[in-house]
Amino acid sequence: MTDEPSVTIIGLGSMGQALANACLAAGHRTTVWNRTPAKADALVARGATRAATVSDALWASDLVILCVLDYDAVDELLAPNADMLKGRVLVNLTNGRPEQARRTGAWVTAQGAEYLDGGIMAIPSMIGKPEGFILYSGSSAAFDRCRAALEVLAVPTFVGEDAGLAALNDLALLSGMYGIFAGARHATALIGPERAAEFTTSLLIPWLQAMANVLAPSSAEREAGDIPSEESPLDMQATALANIVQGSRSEGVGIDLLTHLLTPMRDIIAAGEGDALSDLVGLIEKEIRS
Ligand code: FVH
Repeated sequence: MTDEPSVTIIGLGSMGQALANACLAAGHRTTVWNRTPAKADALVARGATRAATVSDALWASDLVILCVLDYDAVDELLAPNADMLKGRVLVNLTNGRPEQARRTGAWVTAQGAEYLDGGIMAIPSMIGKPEGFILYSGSSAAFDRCRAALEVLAVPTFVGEDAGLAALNDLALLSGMYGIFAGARHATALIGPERAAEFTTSLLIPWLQAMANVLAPSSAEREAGDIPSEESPLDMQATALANIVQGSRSEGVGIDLLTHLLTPMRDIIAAGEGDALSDLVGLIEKEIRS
């Protein structure tokens, strides 16, 4: 026996393997289990202990990290092993919805374990490095106790006692990310395949990074509960959007994404904040339909 923390990882897909590797690199006694056992071979060669069953994996460590495809898999793995959960801290890093996290958290807690739900804001190659972070919600006592062990995976960020909050924040952040990906795809389609790589590195990434800073409202704006738009008025933006629609069409690039961008503008106008915009939005819609 050593004084090193002991941790079990259940689920050795690309993310589970990265998590297990980070635990091994930190010198943690690491037990692993995967439905397809061969995925544990390289980890075992690096010093991990292979559990023969899920039950053995749960028994091996007080801290158990579960990272599988979805909640159906979580249920399949945990339900037959309920009696092995007592006294454990179960950290579930499987992507899901807030209500799934709350349901699983309530069930795990009823078995005498503490529950932390997690949202991994990193891809596997970022695990164990400073740029990724993992959101946690659920038992703050368990989070505080396990913090040092969780730090080896990625920067741990606790978002609240409600077990569903990590999933809610995860889904919200992923929505922002997919919006950026979709916008970037449209941008490179406009530029064309020959210049897309150079354009992305030298112009698109710096531009998106600069504009990301605009998202943060100043403290005065936050207190007022809104973000003033004098610097970039909505009617100016709607005019630019009309140009993007027409420019995209001229370049033979689809305009589906722009159609969706119009929806929030329409909502703002409907809320009475920009009557003068109606004509512009009508123009853009006409352009899209033509
Ligand atoms: N990879 C990523 O970039 C993202 C980053 C953010 C977080 N996600 C979430 O992490 C969960 C696991 O993702 P993954 O990348 O490891 O996924 P896969 O490589 O596809 O591995 C899936 C593992 O789940 C096991 N599994 C699936 N179904 C079952 C089941 N019914 N019973 C037991 N295990 C199951 C699978 O086992 P096997 O196919 O190897 O036997 C893999 O271990 C996920 O929620 C992401 O959204 C990753």
